[in-house]
Amino acid sequence: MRIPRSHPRYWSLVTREKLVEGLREGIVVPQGLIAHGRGECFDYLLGETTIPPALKAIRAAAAALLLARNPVISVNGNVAALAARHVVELAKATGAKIEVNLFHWSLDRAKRIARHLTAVGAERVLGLEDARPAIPGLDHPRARASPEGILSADVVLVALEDGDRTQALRRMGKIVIAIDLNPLSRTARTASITIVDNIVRALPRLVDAVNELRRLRREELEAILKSYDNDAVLREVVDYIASRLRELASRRLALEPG
Ligand code: PTJ
Repeated sequence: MRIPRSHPRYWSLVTREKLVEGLREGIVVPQGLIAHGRGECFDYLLGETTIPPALKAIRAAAAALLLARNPVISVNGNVAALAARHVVELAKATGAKIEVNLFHWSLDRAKRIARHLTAVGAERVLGLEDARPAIPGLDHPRARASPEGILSADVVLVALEDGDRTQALRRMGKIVIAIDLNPLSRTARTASITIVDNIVRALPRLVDAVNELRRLRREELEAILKSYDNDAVLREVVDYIASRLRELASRRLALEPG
């Protein structure tokens, strides 16, 4: 459906349309639409903007990616539908590999996602026939990992995930960067660096941060990582939402018609 630019919720509707299109193309699963709805609700609470604690996390994530020996960007159906171009841009800016990793796994869907990424410039996509169940402690398809990619990665970026893989990757000693609009999710709370922001805003900002920080020396990047405290950043996010709600509660909320 064509969304009129004049619509007050234009960007939100365009984003929904991308997911619906992804569903029709066999990239997104129906559960992905439900996941997006949960994300939209948290985005509303943030004011649909990138908030200061997310900027701190983005800077730390950029430093981690620049310092990484084998960084990998993990892509599921929603990520591919919403942000394929930015995933490819980030991979090019950091030298990261791209790997498909799905909860609702099928080789056919993984190949569709890989083709979707290749169509916007990805040179190589891992996670197809090369992946095997290898992440200890997971008994679902998210345990699949490519030996060249996630299995041997030191830094893994995950987005819109449903829980236990982040924990499992951390137990393997990896740095996990998560993009998740819900600051209370298990993924958000177990990641090394959590960017509480919409993936459609966070990824372009992450590419900008990488390009800005690449001129720093290794020790300077290490200092950024060392001073980063994910728990403090998550608390700042919750505090931001609470203050915003308190502020809204003190205002007149009814809109004038017209
Ligand atoms: O493609 P598959 O088979 O791997 O399945 C992917 C889904 C998304 C279905 C699966 O990972 C899932 O069910 O995820 P959850 O448990 O619903 O978690 C998704 C998380 O992402 C929630 O915490 C949402 O708040 C968050 N989220 C949703 N949309 C966005 C988001 N975070 C950032 N940007 C968004 N646009």
